[in-house]
Amino acid sequence: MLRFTTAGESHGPALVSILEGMPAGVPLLAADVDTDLARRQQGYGRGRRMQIETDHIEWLSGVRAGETLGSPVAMLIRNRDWKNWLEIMDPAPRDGDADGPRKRHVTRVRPGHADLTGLLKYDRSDARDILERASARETTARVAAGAVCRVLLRELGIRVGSHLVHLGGVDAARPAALPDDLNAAADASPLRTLDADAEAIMIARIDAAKKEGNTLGGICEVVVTGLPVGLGSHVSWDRRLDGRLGQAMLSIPAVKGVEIGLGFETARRTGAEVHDEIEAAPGSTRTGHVRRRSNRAGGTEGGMTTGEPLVIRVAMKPISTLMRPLGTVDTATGAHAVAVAERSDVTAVPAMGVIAEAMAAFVVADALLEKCGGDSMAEVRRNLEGYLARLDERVG
Ligand code: EPS
Repeated sequence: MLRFTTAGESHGPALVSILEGMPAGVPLLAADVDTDLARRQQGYGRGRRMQIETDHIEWLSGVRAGETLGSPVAMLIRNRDWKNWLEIMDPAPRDGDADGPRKRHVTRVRPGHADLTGLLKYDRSDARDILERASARETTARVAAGAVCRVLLRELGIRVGSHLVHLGGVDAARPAALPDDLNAAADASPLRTLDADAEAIMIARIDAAKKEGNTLGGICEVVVTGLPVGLGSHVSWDRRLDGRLGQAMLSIPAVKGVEIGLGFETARRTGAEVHDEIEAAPGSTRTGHVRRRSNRAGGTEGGMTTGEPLVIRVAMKPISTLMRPLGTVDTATGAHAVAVAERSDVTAVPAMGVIAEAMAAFVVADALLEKCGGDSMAEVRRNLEGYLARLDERVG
């Protein structure tokens, strides 16, 4: 139903995000998108690039007079840093090779980055041809597409939030009940964590890693509330919502693991300790007038939403650009070398949480449009209300 694509190199002129399949009549302001772009730029441990950029979108298509038109929503985000890279990124060929390789060419490939495998696969000699696109700068365009999906969901009472639960070996305590406005609480923290004590230790770890020229990974938890039961489907592998979420999350650069609900922990427990008992909950329409006594499943059963909060944990490895670089091979000579140390972040886990929200918003909006789709916002709303009315009817 929904699809999006992005284009753009990290130090090229701009990023483009095209989202196709939004119904007409979704109220949409640039500020709705820019708010999420600004959230993605935050986070203790980011590098100097984030001081150069102030991301905001320019509409290219799909929106008129503050509403979507049903046509592809295309957004442009300019890279302010581009002016410093004009010669390096120039699309025009140069006169001959007499000048040697372009400035800032990269052959001392970074372990853990796309540099080496990309060079070999695409048969290039300058890893910049790979790393410019493999850069996490691309996630700006994902967040733009996800922000539009978030507005559609918000109109239907569905909210997407996240918080950081682990950084560089330090766990944050998860409060028994999450704050009602999860993002307001998380965004107030420089690491987007709800545990102030853990936050202080994490910040000290980031400072120490920076001093050592090292980097840190971590885990964020995404929570989606207000979902109706029955998004996704058990009938085919590629319609299962948990599978689609897994794919979306694992596509985020540097993400190495995804758990839904208890995730890996379910394998260690017995069935009685894993499955959520069900009880009647008259009046709870979106869950089908039942509720789970616990939410270890994290909001899905059989590849479909249960209507309980969807809880997804996403693990990110440490960034592969180290200021004290690891050993590698110089692909120009085959000789042992130390990897290139491009300007980068010590950690970007807080930003990853915002990106994971965007991917979750996209997947959930897609599944919602499958179930209750329509060409206009009013039609989608009618279809959702019709489905909810049927859930009410079932209990008489
Ligand atoms: C990145 C390296 C850094 C990060 C960048 C991702 O950029 P630069 O090489 O320009 O210093 O700041 O992230 C962003 C630009 C962003 O918007 O998140 C990398 O190599 O992946």
